[in-house]
This record gives sequence, structure tokens and C-alpha cells, in this order.
Amino acid sequence: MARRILFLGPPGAGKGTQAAMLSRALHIPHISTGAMLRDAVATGTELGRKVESVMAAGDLVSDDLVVAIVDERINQSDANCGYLLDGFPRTIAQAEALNDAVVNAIGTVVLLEADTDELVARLLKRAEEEGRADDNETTIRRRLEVYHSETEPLIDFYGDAVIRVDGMGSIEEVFARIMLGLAAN
Ligand code: B4P
Repeated sequence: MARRILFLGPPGAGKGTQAAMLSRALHIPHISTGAMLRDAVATGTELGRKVESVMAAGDLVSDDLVVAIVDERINQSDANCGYLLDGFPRTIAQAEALNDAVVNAIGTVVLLEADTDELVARLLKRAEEEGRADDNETTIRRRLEVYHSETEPLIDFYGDAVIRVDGMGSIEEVFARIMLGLAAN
């Protein structure tokens, strides 16, 4: 059966990092809404112009825009054998739209958890290295608040499908925990 995995967790927990590694290990596409939206901003598309200031403030892009790009992406042929969703869904409305669009849209949810101080430290380090527009202290705090209010309710929404993984420690240690969690699932 196609593997359909969702990575859930606060900003900086390692979703993008681990999803990229797991995508290579499982040979299924890594679909990151954050990356798709940043590409749209970088190339100056109509979508990019609409979302640029929202992302820079650390707020969520509107559900209809994000649902439309994911719907288009998961209908491409390489996603027939499964996919790894990173950063989508981020609201209950997005999760419901995904369920309406795809039967058994999510099989397993990998919930990555880490201490707030560690999350902030990782994102500030990335700010120094990559200069992402939304990696400054004010915006990071805002993204954490938005995570707690809008995205955390998805943990209950997905219930038994959720595997909790400790995201503290090295990237390799976290990856090993994810592989163990998936093998036991
Ligand atoms: P995302 O791109 O999804 O960004 P993120 O939640 O901040 O996490 P990211 O995946 O980048 O970081 P990671 O934890 O891997 O979203 C950005 C914005 O796009 C959102 O704020 C929103 O505006 C918009 N958006 C995206 N999806 C949306 C949706 N569905 N609906 C509405 N809006 C949406 O890693 C962070 C850093 O930690 C990296 O530098 C990494 O190298 C490092 N790191 C990772 N693991 C580590 C470890 N174990 N040890 C040390 N460092 C580690």
C-alpha cells in the first residue's frame, strides 16, 4: 500500500530536515508547503506576491491557497506510490480538505517534539546561515504561538495514527528514532 506520512511539529523541530532524509530512504516524494511557498516568493509568481508578507510575519497563509497547491502536487504521478507531507496540514480546515480530496490521505503522523529553547536556538542559527525572512526572534515567537493555537489540535484529530518522536539530539539520532517508530507501527 502507498505510504502516506505527515510530519507534524513546531517550527524548528526538524520536520523539513527529517522529511528530506526519509523521502530518500523510502523513495517517496517530499512535499513541503513551506518550500513551495518560498519558491513562489523567490520567483515572484502571483501566489508568491500574495503570501510574501504573511510568511514574513510568521502567520499562516490562507487555507484555500495552500490546499490548492497541495491538491495539485499530490495528483502528480510520482505521488501515486505515496508521499511525505511536511508542514501540511497545519489547521483542522486543511486536514478536512485533505480528507475530502484523498481517501486514506494520511497513514502515519510523525510528531516531532523539542524544547522551546532548542527550537528558538536552531532557528536563530539558521537565520545566521541562510537569512530566511521569517527566522528572526519576533517572528519565531509568533510562529510558535500559531503552532500552539492552529496546528497542535491536529494531534487529537489524527489520534492513533500519531507516533511521538523525541526531536532533541543529533539529526542522525532523531532519524534513527523515526525509523524505529515507523517499523513498530
Ligand atoms: P515551514 O517551511 O514548514 O517551516 P518551519 O515550520 O519553520 O520548519 P522547517 O521545516 O523549516 O524547519 P526544521 O524544523 O526542519 O513553514 C514556513 C512558513 O510557511 C510558515 O510559517 C507559514 O507562513 C507558511 N506555511 C507553510 N505551510 C503552510 C500551511 N500548510 N498553511 C499555511 N501556511 C503555511 O529545521 C529548522 C532548523 O533546525 C534547520 O536549520 C535545521 O538544520 C535545524 N535542525 C533540524 N534538526 C536538528 C537537530 N536534530 N539538531 C540541530 N539542528 C537541527
